[in-house]
Amino acid sequence: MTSVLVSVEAGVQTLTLNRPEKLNALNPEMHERLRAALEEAAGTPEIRAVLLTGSGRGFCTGQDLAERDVRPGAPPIDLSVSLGSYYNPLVRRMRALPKPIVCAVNGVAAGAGANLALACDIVVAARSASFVQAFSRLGLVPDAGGTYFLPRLVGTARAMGLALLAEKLTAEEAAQWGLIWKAVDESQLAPEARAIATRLASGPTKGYGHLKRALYASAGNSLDAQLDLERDLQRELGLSEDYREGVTAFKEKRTPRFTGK
Ligand code: LHQ
Repeated sequence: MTSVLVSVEAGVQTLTLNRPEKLNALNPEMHERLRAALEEAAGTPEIRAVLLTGSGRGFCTGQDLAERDVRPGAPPIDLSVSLGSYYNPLVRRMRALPKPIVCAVNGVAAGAGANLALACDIVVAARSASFVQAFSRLGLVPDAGGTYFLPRLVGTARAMGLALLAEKLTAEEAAQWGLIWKAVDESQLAPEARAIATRLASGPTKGYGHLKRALYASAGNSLDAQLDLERDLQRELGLSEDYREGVTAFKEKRTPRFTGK
């Protein structure tokens, strides 16, 4: 069985983490497949949105701990190697992808699996799903962007509680806290997430790419720098075919037909 299923339909590239018996814990092969798929998404104009989900009852439980030999006498493990080789490039690739990534969290999202979800642009979770910053149970700090995403999304007090206590946060609570976009009934997860991804895939893709850049730059920018960035991005978008189409459609009182150009 392939550890990450990849398919493309109606402009949406769907990535399904597929090691359900391990709750989709990540191994190097899965990282390689995710990396290749996201490169394909970046370089293929017909792919205009990405949908990430998991198979079985879990979304992703982070690093596959079965791969870590911690028996007495085993050589020390340098965790910076897997972060540097796999997790950090993956999170960077996702955030810099100039196309929206929708995440359908179908079950528990733990450790780097939780933060993989938070690296996506829109997160929808089944009400039965949960988020666990499991790292402190292992004596680790949240990684895969956790220490960056958490305080920005929910504030330092809640981020600290989540990280120190490593308790499960339900999807419902996650939505109330602003950690994710919304929680939906389990039966609605796949159709709802797909509908969002399909809608985004027929939108102004270039505009969405610039929108990601602007919003993610915001946390590290002054107002002055952000105003300059908005001006520069808007200059480019004003020259796009989609802007012309959007304004024309408004004037003609019809639905715009965006091409992503
Ligand atoms: C797993 C895993 C798993 C292996 C479930 N590995 N088998 C990145 C790289 C570099 C530096 C270090 O850090 C990292 C980031 C990280 O992600 S560190 C954090 C790693 N993840 C965790 O600590 C979470 C571990 N999993 C759990 O705590 C539980 O599985 C949760 C609470 C998520 C779910 O509990 P249950 O619903 O009770 O399921 P379960 O524990 O029975 O899991 C089902 C199976 O999946 C079981 O296998 P088995 O053969 O016994 O049926 C688990 O061993 C396996 N599994 N997560 N990460």
